[in-house]
Amino acid sequence: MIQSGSSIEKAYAIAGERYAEYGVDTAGVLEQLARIAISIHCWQGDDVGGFESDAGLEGAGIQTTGNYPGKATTAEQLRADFEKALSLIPGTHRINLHAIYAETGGKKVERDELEPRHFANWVAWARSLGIGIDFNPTFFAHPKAESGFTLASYDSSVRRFWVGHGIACRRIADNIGRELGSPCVNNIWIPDGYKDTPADRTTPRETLRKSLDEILSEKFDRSNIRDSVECKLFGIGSESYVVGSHEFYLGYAIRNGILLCLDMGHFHPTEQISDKVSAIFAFVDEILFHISRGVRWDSDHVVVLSDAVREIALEIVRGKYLDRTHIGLDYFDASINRVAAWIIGTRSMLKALLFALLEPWEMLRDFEVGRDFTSRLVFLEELKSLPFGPVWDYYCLQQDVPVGTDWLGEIREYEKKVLASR
Ligand code: RNT
Ligand code: ZN
Repeated sequence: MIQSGSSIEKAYAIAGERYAEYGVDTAGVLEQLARIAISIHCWQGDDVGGFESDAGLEGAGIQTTGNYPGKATTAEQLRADFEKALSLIPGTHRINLHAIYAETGGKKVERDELEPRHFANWVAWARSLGIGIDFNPTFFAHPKAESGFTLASYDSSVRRFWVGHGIACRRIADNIGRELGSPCVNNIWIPDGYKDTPADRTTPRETLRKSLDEILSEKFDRSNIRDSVECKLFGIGSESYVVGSHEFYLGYAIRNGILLCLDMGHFHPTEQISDKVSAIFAFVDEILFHISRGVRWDSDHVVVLSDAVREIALEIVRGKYLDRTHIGLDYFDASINRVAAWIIGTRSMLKALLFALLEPWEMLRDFEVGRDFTSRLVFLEELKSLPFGPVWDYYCLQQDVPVGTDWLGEIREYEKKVLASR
């Protein structure tokens, strides 16, 4: 339903008065929100396919289901789809690439031989859009990952290959950050683990530590690259043991002064990561989030405005951690329009951040310090039904993107004109 600009403004003015009663300045909040860049994952656009081969690259627990038509199969298509999504999302964001999105001009280049030049098109494109790039080595979907082990492999030639890939990727990320003048977060996730009960949990972890030390031994400037490690509790085929567990990487990140990545789908299904945020920030400088949505055994459904996402946003804002936080998205759904999936998830993340920025936190905290837990709960509940929607709508209007569901019409058009002919 197309709302007129003036009715959006009216609703916003009334909403602004309600928030002002709580001492919240909505205009200031929208300025803050506009400064937050979400790192949007390229891999939603092609089901984590990449450009190494036509076969697609599943395996190692990275599995997309669905066969919605119109998937991007070339870098040009992926970039066009991504631009379409960006045009329908308020604010300025970033793109998060994986090494398998290298452009090698049709030549086979092994992963340990990738170079910055294989990402030159991405860099030129990002520069033209004024956006930053984040990066990930790809330690899966490769013959040398078939055993289920990479950096923690007992096979020294396999392990060396993946260490080589890690080293190559850091050089690429460093180059990207320098070229674009914005630090590139380089995030390491590996699938290594066992389906069934291991006999030796120790050796693979010692091996992983050694491999990470080798990868990270080259020194780079933090203004170009930030290294990060991502844990997982279990995956498909690694139900019983994952080498890179939370405790492992938490320890590694603290000892080595690097970033920790928390993926919402990588913990026990009933475990929330919001409570971990302040605990980790006490010892780690910066956190990378992979905002996702676990559903039963799948860790990567499209992000929605869930309590879990909102609680993370609240913790980031309440703790004044925004400057130390990198908000990445990580999900892949091939059963709906892939461009729409980007828009749904990113808009939902931004709504969660808006909700958090609109919270009159000092008031709640005063109740708490004064041991008035009754009022704290009363107001926590009340704040949920303040007119948040009109503020979000106004933000979209202000940022010159469609309000409400109006963006869907543009996606339908794009589907007809562009996606359908692929
Ligand atoms: C996998 C991790 C990882 C990947 C991406 C593609 O379980 O979440 O972040 O999803 O690197
Ligand atoms: Zn992830």
